[in-house]
Formats: sequence, C-alpha cells, structure tokens
Amino acid sequence: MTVTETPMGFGRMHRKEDARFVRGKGNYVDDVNLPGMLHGSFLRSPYAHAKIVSIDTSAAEALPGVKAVITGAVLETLKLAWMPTLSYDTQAVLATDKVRFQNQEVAFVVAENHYIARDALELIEVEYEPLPVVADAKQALAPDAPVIRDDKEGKTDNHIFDWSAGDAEKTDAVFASSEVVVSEDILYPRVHPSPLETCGAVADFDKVSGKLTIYSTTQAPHAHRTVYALVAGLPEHKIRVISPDIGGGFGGKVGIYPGYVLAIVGSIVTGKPVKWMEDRNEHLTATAFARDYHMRGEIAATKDGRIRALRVKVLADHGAFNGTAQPTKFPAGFFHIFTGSYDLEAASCDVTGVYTNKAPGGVAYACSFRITEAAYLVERMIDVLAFELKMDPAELRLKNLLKPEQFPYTTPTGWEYDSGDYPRALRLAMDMVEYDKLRAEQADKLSRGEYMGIGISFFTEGVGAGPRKHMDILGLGMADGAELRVHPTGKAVLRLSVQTQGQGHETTFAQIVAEELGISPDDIDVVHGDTDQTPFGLGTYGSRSTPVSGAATAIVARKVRDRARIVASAMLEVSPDDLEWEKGKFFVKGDPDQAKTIQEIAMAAHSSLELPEGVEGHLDATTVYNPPNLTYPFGAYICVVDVDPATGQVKVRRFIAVDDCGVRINPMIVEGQVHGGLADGIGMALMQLMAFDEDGNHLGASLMDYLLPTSLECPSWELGETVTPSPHHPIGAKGVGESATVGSPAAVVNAVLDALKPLGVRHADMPLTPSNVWRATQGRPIRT
Ligand code: MCN
Ligand code: CUM
Repeated sequence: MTVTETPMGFGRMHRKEDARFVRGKGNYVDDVNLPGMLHGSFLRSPYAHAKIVSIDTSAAEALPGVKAVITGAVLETLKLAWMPTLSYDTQAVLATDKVRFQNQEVAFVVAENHYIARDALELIEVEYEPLPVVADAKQALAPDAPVIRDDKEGKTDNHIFDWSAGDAEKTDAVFASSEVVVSEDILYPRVHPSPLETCGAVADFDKVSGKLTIYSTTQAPHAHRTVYALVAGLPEHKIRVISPDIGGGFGGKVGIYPGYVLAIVGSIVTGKPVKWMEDRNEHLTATAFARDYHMRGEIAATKDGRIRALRVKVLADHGAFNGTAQPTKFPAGFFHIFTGSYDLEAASCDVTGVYTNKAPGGVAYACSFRITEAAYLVERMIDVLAFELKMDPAELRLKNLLKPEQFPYTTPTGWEYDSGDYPRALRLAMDMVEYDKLRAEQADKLSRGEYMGIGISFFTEGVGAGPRKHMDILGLGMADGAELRVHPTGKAVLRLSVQTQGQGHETTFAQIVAEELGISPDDIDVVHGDTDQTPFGLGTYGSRSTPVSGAATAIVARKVRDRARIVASAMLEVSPDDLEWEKGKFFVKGDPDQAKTIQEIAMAAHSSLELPEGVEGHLDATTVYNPPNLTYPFGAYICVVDVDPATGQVKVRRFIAVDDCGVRINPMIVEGQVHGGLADGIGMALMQLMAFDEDGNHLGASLMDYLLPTSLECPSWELGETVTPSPHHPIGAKGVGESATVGSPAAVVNAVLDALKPLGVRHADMPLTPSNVWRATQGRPIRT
C-alpha cells in the first residue's frame, strides 16, 4: 500500500498518533499516577439474584493500609446509592437491598495499594439470601417470574418498554395479499465489545479549590461531565473530565460505571486521588454487553422474488438495569432501519424490552445504535426467502435493492437515506469475487462431497447522530462544537468534543483542516479528551465523529478561510471579491503572482496591518454543528467458507468488502477500520457468546471462554470501494467506523448456511461454533 507521507489534505497518511503508540509512549488511564494516590477495588456478588441480609466490613477496615470501605449503606447517606442511566432508568452504584446480576458491585475498598485493597475484599462478610433467577429473556415476562426491579415502586413484573415503528396495518395487509410468506426465529446473541484496555478512572477531588478532576476511559467526556454535575450537584466548571489515550472502546466506554462514581466518592472521602482499574474478568462480566435480541422475522414476497414487506417482533434483554445508550426517542436504538437496502411496500416492528438477572448495558460494540441487529435480521431473512424460493441470493438482492434514482429515499419506517448506488456496490463485489466462477466451483466441490458456502450481505447504516430536533441523550442535543485557532506562524490547533479510541482522529481531523486551509496536517494539533480544553459535544459513538465533528471541522476551517480572505485583501489592497482561493493561498484573479499564503496571512492577521472596520483580526473561529440528517454509508460483502459438516469446522477462505462511506479523508484509516470490523464479524458469527447458566452464572468470564478472533481465523481481506458523497455533509463524507461490524456477521453466517443448504439447513443461530454447526446438521435445536 502506498502512503503519501504528508498529503496537504485527504489521502493516505501515516497516523500521527502512532509515533507515540509504537514507542510504547501512549498515556492511558492506568498510566496516570498522582502523588499520594490510593487504589480502589470492588467486592462483587457471587449470586445473580439475592437479598443482602447483612454486610460486615469491620475486619476489612482494620486491615493496615485500608483507608475506607464504602458500602451501599454509606452511599445511601450521600444519596449516591443509585445513579441515572443513559436511558432514564436507575442503576445501583453499590447494591443496597439486593444484588441483581452476578459480579454486581457490593462494596468498594480504598487502600494504599491495589494488593491491600484486594486482600481487604476477602475480609468483608456478606450474608446473602439467594432468590430465584431470571436468566432467560423468554422467561422474564412469565407470570411467576421473580420481580427483579422491586426497588421501583409498584413494579410487579420485568417489563421495561414496548416500542413500535412502521405502519402495522398496512404491513399486515401486504402480508395478507402476498404469495409467499416466510418466517424465522433469529437470535443475535449477547456479546461484548472487549477492547484491549479495560475500564478505569482516577478521581482527584481538591478540597481547597473544590475542583474535581476525573481521568477516565470515556468515549464521551462532556456528556459524562454533565451527568456528574447533575448527580453530585457541582457546577460543570468545577468538574474536569480527562480522557487520555483509550485502548479501544467499541461502545463499551459510552456509559458511566459504578467504578467511576466510586473513585470520585473515594477521593472525596479520603481527600486523596483514587484509582480504580478493573481486571479482565470484571470487564467481561460487569461492563456493557451488546445485542441480546431475540427476533422473529417475517418476510412477504411474490413467487418470483419481489420482496413486499417485513414484519419483526423483538424481545430485547436489557439485563438488570436499563443502561442502554441511544437517543431518547428510540428505546430500541435505530433498529427500525431493519428494512435495510431494499425497496419495500411496508414494514413494521414491535420491540419489548425486559429485565433479566444479567449485567446491564446494551447497544455497545460497534453497533450504530442497534443497526447491527437490524442489518443481520434483514440479511438473514433475505437468505431464508432465497432458500424457500430456490433463488440465488445475489439475484434476489439485485432484484430488490433500491435504485440510485430513488435517492433521497424515505423508508417505510421513516428514515431518509441521503445517497446511494447499491447495485453498483454489489456488482463490484460480485466481480471481485468472480461470483459465477465461485458458484461453479461450489457445485463441483459438492459433487465430491465437499461443502463450500458463499454468503452475501448488503447493509445500509444511518450514522452521525443526530439532528437535534429528533435526537438527544438524557436531554442533551446531539450537536458538537469545534474551535480552530491559527497562530501567527501559521501553525494551528483544532479543539474537538469527540474522543478517539483508536480511530486516528489526530490525523484525519488535521487532514480536514489541511484540505480546507492548505496547512500541512503536521502543523495542526488536534486537542480532544479534556473538557477544560475543548468545546461541548456528545462524544464518539455511532460513527458520529466524521459526520458531525468532521462537518464542524470543515465549517470552522471555512470560517477561518473567510477571515483570511479579508486579511489577504487588506494585504494585497484589493477587494475580497477579487481574490481567488487555491489550497494554501489567496491570489488576485487573473494575476496569480499577486498571492499571499495562509502562513503569511496568519502573521498579518496578528500584526499591525490595518483591517476593514468591524474585522477583529487574528485567525480563529468556533462553530457548533447540528447535522441536518444522518449520513447513510452502505456496503456489499461476500464471504466464502469451507465447512466440514462432520466436525462442524468452518474455515473462512475469502472475504470481499466493498464499502461506500462517501468521500474518504484517509483511505488507509478507513481500510483499517474496515479490517477491524470484519474481524469483529468473524468473532461474533463463529466464536462469541456471553452465555449464562440457569442460575445466572456467567460462562464467558475470561478470554479463555469468551473468544476474540485473531489473524488465524481471518483471511486476507479483499477490499473494494465506491464513492457516493453525502449531499448534506460539507465534505461529502459518511461515517465508517462501525460499517464492517454491522455488515459482516450476516455475510459469514449466510456463507455457512449456504454451505449447509444441501443438508436442508435453513437457519442456525450465531455463534456457529463447531458444535453448533454440527448440531444444525443433525436437525437439533442450537443451544444458546
Ligand atoms: N474516516 C475517513 N473517511 C470517511 C469516514 C471516516 O477517513 N469517509 C476516518 C475518520 O476520520 C476516523 C475514522 O475513519 O479517523 C472513523 O471515523 P468515523 O466513521 O467517523 O467513526 P468515529 O471516529 O466516530 O469512531 C467511532 C466508531 C465506533 S462508534 C466504534 S464502536 C468503533 C469504531 O469507531 N470503535 C473503535 N472503530 C474503532 N476503531 C478502533 N481502533 N477502536 C475502537 O474502539
Ligand atoms: Cu454502539 S458502539 Mo460505537 O457506537 O461506540
């Protein structure tokens, strides 16, 4: 791959942040060590559901080196035993009345070091009275199910919400008049984002200044600051949230965890900085899970494969507290984008959310707010229909994909897709894989008893939340600020509200400014992850950084350029209208030698040069960007697998991914994002499952049980691209950070089931581990 060393704008460029990462000079929360810092650790519940009869902390308190033992009872006196979640529910910071999932936080020890804190945990005596457990979402609404959230007054069941979208009546009518109707139960199992770095925080409360500084693993520093301000009753300017380098977030660092709150309480109680850093087991069992959607899909079509309608019923397992993060209006996130990339007459969905005795969280893991579940559902249903109609799945898709002339397109559930050329993307993927040849090879192999499968998925995502009139989280509108300052020597600082977790923002956002102003990206410093130094905004998730803050960056740079034009006109003594812009300089129309570079203009803007009346001088600007719509990236994926039905072993042989995210700022970074997401897809499709036994014991509490894909399971990715710019985004870019995680699981699962088609297998649920594949071939239900 060729890399343009430092392009003056868009292009392949090595990531600026890698200079420190490859030298081991990253600065993560666990690298933060403050003078006198203490260490906190949690005692966690061994039970998934139990009454707390008593807690005795006296022995732990007596252990030398222990500075504080905090229980739910202590927090109750501070009115901090419960905290708000991002979905207007409440979550126990420390359990008071009872524990509601295994490994829930019960007590917090603060000690001189981590080892003493852990030793002290052993000395805390808790008497539990075990209660019956709801480990299966399908049992949650049974009349005799134990009520998990009896802390909520008058709550007599485990129901959280019912939510619908689309036109149910019209959909029912289309189903009633359709020649073919097929239905399938489809599970998107509970999985976990599992970044390399677990979650943690260092809190430092300064009693003299009253200022609270929190270093934490957060994807949304400003949103967290506001939540802390509301919970603690402190003004925002007395709270500083610093998110240093983050070792991957994938959505798991959007919410606020009890550990962050306890580090703060610990610091207030002891008067010292307190660090809390969880281990892998704690991370896997107690931080935000993803998916856990039990779906029943129905698809209506004509006999010749014209898809007419989709109907979906979902049972959504939200765990013990409803901690899912999504815009307020949408309790199921953006699931109602499930009509995908197809031209349908009607669609409707009903989602019911329930409490179970499992860890809270939800929507995390490169999900674009539940679009992962939606894309998986529709792409699986299309293959189920192809199975019944005995049609080629590529042909069926081509027949039903939206056509380029239909954009902007409003879906039956109300989304307005901004732009797309879907058939072109799918045809490119089919050409790249040599589709017809592959089908011939597959037939030939089968004649020799070898099972090969070709799986297709086509996805449309909506990313870049979002228009303020539709979208907020906890009442905070989803617009983001940006500030750009060009210093006298022409070097610039860009301040952003979004927060990189590995996506390369220090590089790509500098490239946007470079593209707009012609300053080298090496001369542009991107500042983020510190609420004292950056403008307000809602942070990074839902692949919103490019659609929202990328747009803000282009706009703020254009504002600076407008100012630069006036300064240049004063320098050249011509009217601003007589100037023409060419990347990096203004010149007089028709006289290119009469020019001033952006660097010369920057110096002049700070000099004694006389500027027109009302022009303030200096070269800086601020903006707040409220996106008019989401951006709608899309892609066509084809996966080729070899399956051994005797052992259930699946080998992914090839994976072709054609992505369209509009204009690419840094194609190398985009490809890196896609590579990571494709690996995620293989992980979820073939390996990953957060399983629980009937007592609610976690069966995937280490990376020995919860498997992450490695290069061994991944083929050499084959990437293609088309470019359909977003018409409403200032640089035509769409988000891409989650595309491959959204699009790839269906391609892998469809490939495995395509291989098993000759054995009569129409559907099997993820993860398609060897035992689950083998079971599917035996006609037995897959255990989940
Ligand atoms: N980009 C580009 N051209 C485009 C679109 C994006 O060059 N047309 C670049 C961007 O400038 C940015 C990167 O690609 O450097 C991803 O951009 P974007 O799609 O805007 O996504 P975000 O930056 O908002 O990242 C969030 C997204 C999410 S929600 C998850 S989850 C996820 C993902 O990013 N988590 C990640 N990718 C990840 N990658 C890493 N390494 N670590 C994570 O935790
Ligand atoms: Cu839903 S995972 Mo990302 O949006 O941070």
